Amino acid sequence: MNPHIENVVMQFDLPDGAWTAEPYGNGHINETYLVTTGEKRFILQRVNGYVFPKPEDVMDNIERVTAFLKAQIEREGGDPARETLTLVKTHQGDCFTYDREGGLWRMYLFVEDTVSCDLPDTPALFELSGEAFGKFQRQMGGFPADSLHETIHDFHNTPARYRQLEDAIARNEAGRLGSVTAEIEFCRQYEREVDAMEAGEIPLRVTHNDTKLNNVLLDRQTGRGVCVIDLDTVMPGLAAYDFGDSIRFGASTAAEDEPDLSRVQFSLPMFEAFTRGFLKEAGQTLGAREIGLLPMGANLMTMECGMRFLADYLNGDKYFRVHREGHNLDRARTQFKLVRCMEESWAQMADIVRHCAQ
Ligand code: ADP
Ligand code: GN1
Ligand code: MG
Repeated sequence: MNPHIENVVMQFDLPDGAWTAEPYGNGHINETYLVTTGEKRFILQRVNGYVFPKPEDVMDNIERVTAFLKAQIEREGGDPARETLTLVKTHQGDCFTYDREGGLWRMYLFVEDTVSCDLPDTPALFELSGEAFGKFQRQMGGFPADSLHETIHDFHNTPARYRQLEDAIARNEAGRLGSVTAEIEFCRQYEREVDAMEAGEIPLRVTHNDTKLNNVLLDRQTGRGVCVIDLDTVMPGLAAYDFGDSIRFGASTAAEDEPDLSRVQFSLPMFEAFTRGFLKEAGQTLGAREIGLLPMGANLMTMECGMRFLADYLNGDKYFRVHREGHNLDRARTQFKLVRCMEESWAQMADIVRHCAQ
């Protein structure tokens, strides 16, 4: 447990009485704790200062995005306290505070009666998460994209990610290069394809940019998407990024860090289910060219994530939280396996998108 927790919790405006805090969730980036006081529960997070060099910008984006969403949800007759994140203020009335080492902390209301999954159990559940992320994109449609801070520069700029990987290879900081020859060769074969998205005029939208399944809270009873969380990377982006990132995580038959690659396959029924849900909500907002790029988005986001895991493995696991030796390498390998599987399913993926868009 972080030694600053006690001091930090006292700074937030919580109900009086005793409280407890325990580590929570499976996020790779922030430190997350569940804080309980009597009947009430909260999520306390230390924002990762290595990943987000300007965490105040992250908070400014989140304050504005959640205020916008709350108004939108209210107009649509929903429950703003449950359907988007709610920041808890400090005694000073601020939305975040610092520990003595300068780490930035924030607190959210815990969204009750929901689950967050690391693998979709059924296509039906994955379809509902597709609806939730499609809805997020639709609801954010009227938000001025260029007023958002770019919280991580070049976040989904795949050519830049490729260059970062080449850089990590050249530096070989953790001395692990010898164990990844095959993976590097695979990435180098892809070099020309990674900038496929750059060509042509594709609209920039407000996108979530981190649409993996455990970043949407699903209703415990119905499985319906209740609340899209992890808003740290909401920035201008392409619709295909959000679609593709969900697919790379949820249309795999195994966990993102499965060491046994024979268990990692690409599931077309899962792909179809998510596509149906996503386009049900966002289909009217997207143009034909954007819709046509969705399969490419899946391929590109998977390749990009694999390159990021591999680069972090070479750099000595500085970015993604790891829980075992070789964790980032296992993660990279599942992504590369999925890319290969997607190539074999390319024609069917395009057919499914066309069919779901009608
Ligand atoms: P990270 O950036 O590290 O992924 P997240 O913001 O996604 O951090 O939070 C980690 C996990 O904590 C989520 O996957 C989810 O399970 C849980 N979580 C986060 N915020 C809430 C919330 N407001 N209510 C309930 N659970 C939450
Ligand atoms: C990180 O924060 P989390 O765990 O939801 C990462 C994503 C990766 C994902 C891979 C800010 O997501 O970009 O796709 O891990 N988030 C950031 O699981 O880098
Ligand atoms: Mg997360």
